[in-house]
Amino acid sequence: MIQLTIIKITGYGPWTLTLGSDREHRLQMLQASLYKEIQDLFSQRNCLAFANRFDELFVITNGLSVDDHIDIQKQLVKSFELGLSISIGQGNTSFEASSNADKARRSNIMLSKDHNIFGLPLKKDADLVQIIHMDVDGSTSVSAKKSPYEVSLLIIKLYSEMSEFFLQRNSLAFFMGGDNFMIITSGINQEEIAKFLEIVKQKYDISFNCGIGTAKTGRDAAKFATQSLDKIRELRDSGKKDTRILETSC
Ligand SMILES: Nc1nc2c(ncn2[C@@H]2O[C@H](COP(=O)(O)OP(=O)(O)OP(=O)(O)O)[C@@H](O)[C@H]2O)c(=O)[nH]1
Ligand SMILES: [Mg+2]
Repeated sequence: MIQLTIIKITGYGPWTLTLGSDREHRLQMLQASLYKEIQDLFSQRNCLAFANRFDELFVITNGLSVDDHIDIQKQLVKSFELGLSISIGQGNTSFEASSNADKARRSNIMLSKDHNIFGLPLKKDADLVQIIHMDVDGSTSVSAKKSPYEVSLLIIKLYSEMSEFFLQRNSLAFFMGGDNFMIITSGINQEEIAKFLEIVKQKYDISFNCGIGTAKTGRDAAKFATQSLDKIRELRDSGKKDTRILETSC
């Protein structure tokens, strides 16, 4: 069972208009500081945030109660003049958890009216979450043959391919920067990942390394996933073994 929290700026569109047309630089700074604050507040509680859109973030919040969310909302209210809605969802997959969070907000089902928190009553057993940390093998040499903008285009294509493939398996993929992606899954079969790697190899001549981490919290799952990825690199660089997929659990 995965628990996801969606944080969204409320009334953003109308508010942006109040700034006049010389506003883009201010919106970009606001979005960057919102991301930083949210990552900071949630990671202190062993969660991990993903910038879904810059005005909407997804957070893996396994183990976090409604009261914890209220504490965070209180901090956010102090830092930003804009309002934020918080929607919590649980599910057997990350897609299901995100849909449940969204449904609660759209149906106005509240866990805390005073603090703008939506969701169905939380079950205690949001236990394990799994993250795949995917990283392009040897992206430095791929990048050397292309201009920076062409490298970005390739990354966008890979991201699109990955999002489609894993959404069909009810898992959400996020771009983390550089050549790094993270996918929130729940006990995915390694054969499925291998299938994706084959598609990408065929279509783009790109190899991914995939570290998998499973743990009780988002931060720990990411830590184990990155640990697995680093282990793959270690094995490759020592010439011992060519492994593409490796798993570490708590
Ligand atoms: N988000 C994120 N970015 C990273 C991480 N590690 C490296 N990067 C970034 O990813 C980019 C590519 O780095 P690498 O993946 O180490 O380079 P590479 O040539 O592909 O090397 P290998 O992955 O070892 O094959 C760099 O610009 C780093 O800034 C990470 O753990 N998370
Ligand atoms: Mg890489």
